[in-house]
Amino acid sequence: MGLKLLREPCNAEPPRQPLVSSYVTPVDLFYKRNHGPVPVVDDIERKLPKYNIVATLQCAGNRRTAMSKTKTVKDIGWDVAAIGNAVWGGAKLVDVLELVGIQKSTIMTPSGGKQVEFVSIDVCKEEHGGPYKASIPLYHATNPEADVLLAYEMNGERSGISTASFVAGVIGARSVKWLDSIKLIAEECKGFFMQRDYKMFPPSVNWDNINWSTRRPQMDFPVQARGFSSNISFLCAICSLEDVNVINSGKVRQPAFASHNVKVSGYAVSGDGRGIERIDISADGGKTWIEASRYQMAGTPYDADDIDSDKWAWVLFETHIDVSQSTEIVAKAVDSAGNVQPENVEVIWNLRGILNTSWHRFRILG
Ligand SMILES: Nc1nc2c(c(=O)[nH]1)N[C@H]1C(S)=C(S)[C@@H](COP(=O)(O)O)O[C@H]1N2
Ligand SMILES: [Mo]
Repeated sequence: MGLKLLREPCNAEPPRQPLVSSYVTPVDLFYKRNHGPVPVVDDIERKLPKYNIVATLQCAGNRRTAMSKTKTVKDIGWDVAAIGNAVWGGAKLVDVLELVGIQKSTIMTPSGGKQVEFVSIDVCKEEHGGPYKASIPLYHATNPEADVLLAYEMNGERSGISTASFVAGVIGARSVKWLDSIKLIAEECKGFFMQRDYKMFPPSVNWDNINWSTRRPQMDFPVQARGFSSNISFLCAICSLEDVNVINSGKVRQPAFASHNVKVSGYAVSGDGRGIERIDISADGGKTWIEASRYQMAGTPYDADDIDSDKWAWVLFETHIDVSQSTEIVAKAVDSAGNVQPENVEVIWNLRGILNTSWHRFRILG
């Protein structure tokens, strides 16, 4: 199963189950979010030392479709798979900046530079034909712990992103593909996707009363978990082939026996390198919970404090539950700062439809 193309210019999202079947997302299953046509770039010679960072990239609009059910939000409707985890290979921006005389942990340069701007070569209608661009604070770019890369490989492949700025731990919109130039500027980048998109507004703000300048560009993202059930093996486990056909045709028949053990799996991730402390699963709408087991490498339990854990990467989880009928499962995560997910999408509804981190609910057929 490959990516499902959602809309031109190329935007695509993989199906749910294959997404969490591997820790590192294969390039051909990685979601695509492009605001302009995909440019063709010649490979260029690269001379700086290379680092490999395992990290998750997620569009802040992931799960926007579910937010639209509360009240319509504009823009591309993602299910739960506008996210992927890859090995990003490239030079560290902190090293590159040192080459031009900017020391580690710099807040402002003597000439007043406070932001590092990444400018692409693609052409976006939102920028009136100009390039996609974004900026991050200079102290973030020069923080040796931050892992901001100039990435030219994805999972070991010279990737379709040419050289991209990859900013670990923040929303996907701040990583700029097909990089053309890097600039030191005094103020935040004025680009459309910094100033008039990817901002989080309160539920009271609508398209008639919005004042974009009242909110800052979203960078970090909150803790979240999304789960899936292995429906196919479940159906096979409980039904004869004839029953599967009945279910597929929409006339769901009661299964032959009372209770079934179903595998529930998924991913959890938090922003800014915060670890995943816990993943809770409920089969009764949130009255009772069980804890799922967590891993990054299959077979090795995840430990947020272990220095071998990938701090910027998602944590996969798995558990088994007994269900006797069609059931709604809930998944939610807690991060290492003790942050929890909001129960309902209504309280975090925002007109741009970003950061839908409400409890993830999904049905298991019975
Ligand atoms: N040049 C360029 N960079 C970009 C974008 C874009 O349209 N053009 N989209 C951004 C957004 S909103 C996201 S979520 C990620 C998606 O990266 P991917 O397509 O590699 O998954 O790229 C970001 N960087
Ligand atoms: Mo995005």
